[in-house]
Amino acid sequence: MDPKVEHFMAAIKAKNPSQPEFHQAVHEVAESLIPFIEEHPRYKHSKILERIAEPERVIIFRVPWINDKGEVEINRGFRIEMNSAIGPYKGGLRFHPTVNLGILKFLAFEQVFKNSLTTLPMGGGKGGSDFDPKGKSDNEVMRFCQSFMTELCRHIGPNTDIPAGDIGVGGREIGYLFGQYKRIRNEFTGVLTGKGLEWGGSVIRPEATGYGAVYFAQEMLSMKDDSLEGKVCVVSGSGNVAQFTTQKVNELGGKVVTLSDSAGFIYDPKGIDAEKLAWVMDLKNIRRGRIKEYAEEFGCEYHDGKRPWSVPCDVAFPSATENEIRKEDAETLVKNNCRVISEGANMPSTPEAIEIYQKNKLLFGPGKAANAGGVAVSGLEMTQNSMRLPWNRDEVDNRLHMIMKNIHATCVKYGSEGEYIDYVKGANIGGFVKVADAMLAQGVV
Ligand code: NDP
Ligand code: 2IT
Repeated sequence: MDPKVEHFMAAIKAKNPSQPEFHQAVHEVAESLIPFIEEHPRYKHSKILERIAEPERVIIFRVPWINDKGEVEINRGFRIEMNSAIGPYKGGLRFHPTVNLGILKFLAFEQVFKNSLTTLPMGGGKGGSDFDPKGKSDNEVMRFCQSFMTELCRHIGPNTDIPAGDIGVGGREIGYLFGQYKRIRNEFTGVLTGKGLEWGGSVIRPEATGYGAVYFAQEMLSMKDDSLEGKVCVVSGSGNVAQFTTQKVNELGGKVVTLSDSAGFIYDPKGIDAEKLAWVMDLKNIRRGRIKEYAEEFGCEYHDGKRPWSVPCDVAFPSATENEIRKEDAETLVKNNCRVISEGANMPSTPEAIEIYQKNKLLFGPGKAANAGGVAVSGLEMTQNSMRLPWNRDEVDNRLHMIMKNIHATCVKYGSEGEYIDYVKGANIGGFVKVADAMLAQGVV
């Protein structure tokens, strides 16, 4: 390891003990940025990287609520306000039992670079709770969301910090959170994104992350004069990102053969077409069932307790969670001739897996570039809220497509190494420069 990176990481680890995901995210960025900063001393002397790795503010709070049995439950709520150099804090809320400070700090750190890459004026943040929405009634979810927002509402606002969804937070949760904010503050404002279309939401926001990850794959393929037409695609997850990734792959002539959840994956070699996808959306978004039921409905294989990376494919779209592709999985993907990885999820590949991709010269779009479409359309939702004027589908989809093309071009600009494009380096440096220059201009704050 570069001794300068090692020295930097030793300080990060000492200051942030027991936060392995945060260390992992910072390490990856430091490996790209430290050599770049050495060549640009103005960033070095003002300790920009050291400042970027320290959240501007961390809020941790108690979330008490009452379950359907009348018992008191207590969860922990978080909001990490990471960086506001280029705009108000912006980033999702995650409700999942694994949520802790280190995971949210990794996500907030990634968000700073991702949001900068979108070209829109958004700083970085992330939040959430260790609350598990699985198996809870709508009323329980509502009471939890109301209690969560009762505290959070004093820290956020349409010009301060604008949360949105992430794992476990979709349209239902955003609705309950928005209702409580409006009630307490007596303000109808764009304080959250991912809102319903009738009350300030944007068309294409639900689709945006998945569509964006597919547009990014399309851009990477087009560099090789290739396209998604006829490509076999493996998708993990079956939530928001996985569903709309599948929809866009179908539209562009590819074939998605897997979906998963935390219990296992289904393999449908005939492809998950529009009709089957509509069934999955009803299963996951309305009935809130398990992906196993797909295999029973459509008569295909279900692999309990496994992830889909052993299925031969041309393109992989990891769209579930962090560190879901490990070294052995990456080796299997390469052995099966997978050529493209476009990360819909945040940090789904371990550092060892990324090493395998790069050694084998795969087209690898890291999450902070490939999944930026979600937050980009959140930014467009904020624009529409400010104007009090909704755009139509074509307007938003064209802007999303253009933003993904721009992000790709930025990665090419900063990541080209001869013929090969190191999209990791390109995204890290490309995301950094604007934030760093803004921080320099604003002084030591
Ligand atoms: P959803 O809650 O809609 O879906 C999550 C999916 O991933 C579910 O199928 C879930 O299965 C699975 N999953 C979650 N945690 C695990 C785990 N620990 N192991 C295995 N499977 C798991 O979330 P999203 O689709 O919104 O988010 C998916 C990923 O995309 C996350 O990494 C998120 O950070 C990222 N992302 C999301 C954006 C958005 O706009 N929503 C934007 C950019 C990135 P199960 O139901 O069994 O838990
Ligand atoms: O990880 C992400 O970019 C998101 N969960 C979306 C954030 C947002 O503000 O739309």
